[in-house]
Amino acid sequence: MKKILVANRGEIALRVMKTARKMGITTVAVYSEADRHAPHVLYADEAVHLGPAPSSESYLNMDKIIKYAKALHVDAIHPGYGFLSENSSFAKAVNAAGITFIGPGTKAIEIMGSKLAAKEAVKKYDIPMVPGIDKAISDVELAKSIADEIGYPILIKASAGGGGKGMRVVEKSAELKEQMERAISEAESAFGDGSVFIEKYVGSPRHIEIQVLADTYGNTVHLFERECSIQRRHQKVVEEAPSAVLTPKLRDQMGQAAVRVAQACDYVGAGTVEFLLDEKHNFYFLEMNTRLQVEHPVTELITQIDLVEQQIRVARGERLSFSQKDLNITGHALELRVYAEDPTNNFLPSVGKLTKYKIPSGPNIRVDDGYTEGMDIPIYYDPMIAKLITYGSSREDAISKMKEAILNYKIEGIATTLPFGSFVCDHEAFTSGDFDTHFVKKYYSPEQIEQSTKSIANVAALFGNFYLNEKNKVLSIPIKLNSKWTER
Ligand code: MV4
Repeated sequence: MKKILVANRGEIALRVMKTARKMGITTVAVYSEADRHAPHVLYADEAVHLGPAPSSESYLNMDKIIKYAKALHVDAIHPGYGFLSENSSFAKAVNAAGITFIGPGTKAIEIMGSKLAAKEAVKKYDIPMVPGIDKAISDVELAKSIADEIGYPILIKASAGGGGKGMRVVEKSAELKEQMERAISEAESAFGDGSVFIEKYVGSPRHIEIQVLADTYGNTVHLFERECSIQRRHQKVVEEAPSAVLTPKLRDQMGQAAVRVAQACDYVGAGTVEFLLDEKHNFYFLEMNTRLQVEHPVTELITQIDLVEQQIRVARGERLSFSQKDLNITGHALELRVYAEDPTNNFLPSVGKLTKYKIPSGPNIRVDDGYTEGMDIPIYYDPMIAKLITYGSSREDAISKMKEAILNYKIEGIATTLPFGSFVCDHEAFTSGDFDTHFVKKYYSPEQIEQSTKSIANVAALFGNFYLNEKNKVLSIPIKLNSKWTER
């Protein structure tokens, strides 16, 4: 494998290329009109223009990407996350063109793209699942009798849904008919597939996912968990590894379950198995993501394993060079997603120019980003501009490193979620580890950071005055001694 095309943009395109270069592999970038001067384009050895800014005309244009890959004699395509990364038609077309798709086989992508197919596939593998049904349901009376059996509240989910889309909580039998009809018609219009199913609603879950890695020789390992409960509207904001609540025994059980999920779909490469953990620390399989995830760096920091390197090695047919017993957790890592969104204004996208952009640096600080000072944030893509990742020997260390790094991250011209990160790191529920997926809804309101930004501003103003006075004192001496100058 001598040349890789990265079918993505921003921080992840850059991230993948850095490892490729480290491995002596040439890189090809693709870019849209909006990204002509983006860092991933400048970094790559070669770059091809795909088309206008909208994703549908650039980063989602499979035919064009494959056409250029062939023309440039590319050996493999890395899809990053988002865009075409979990599109089985793309993976098929890449393979058909004689190019290696750096990711799992198309069968695994297809199975895990459907929640019902996923449940069906893992059935025989002894994977704990939330009480519920594993078939699409449209008959309201049947649904009622099943819901009575499971017990309310229940959750209606769309089989084709993802990221919480098409989910509806039903508190009592009287609401079931209306909610089910809505869920079906929503799923129909959003995904072109009206299949819905029912599960017991887990009220205060934590979202814990397990990183898995499999080679083409049947070796599958897990690289422990990531805690992803700090999210708003299904958009993760802070992730960490390890989780503050898993015992070694539970970690082992969840890890082994994740490996079985991967085996159930003949998984190859890096993947993530998502679980819900309830208040009693029962865990349930939710779904599997068949791509490299945004939050993979926290796993890299606690395992010292470069996941992109592993993806590439597996894709070129190498065996995993380690087994489960070789893997250990060292230290603690935290990731804050820096979105171009205004946390004081309902997280509205904040577009504009990065008039100032200075990243924090130092030991145990990693910034994965795809922008530089002076760039405009395009409106066409995901608003995440960077990931701030810190590492420490303990959770407390990683948190205090994060607080310090946030203060040393200087961004002007747009609003970002950096102050929100400080809010999380200062909150008792977060520092104690006692939180669930409702953390943001429960504890966050814009005043929380407006106040802290104000008090920071006040402190700054006080210091400003203080130093001004001090400076004047110093200056006043030579001024007085020098008769040429008069004081004003
Ligand atoms: C659930 C649940 C409670 N009970 N399933 C949300 C996205 C999708 N991956 C599954 N999700 C959930 N499924 C049952 N039976 C609560 C959620 C959920 C959630 C899960 C993970 C992270 C954040 C979440 C926020 C709200 C709801």
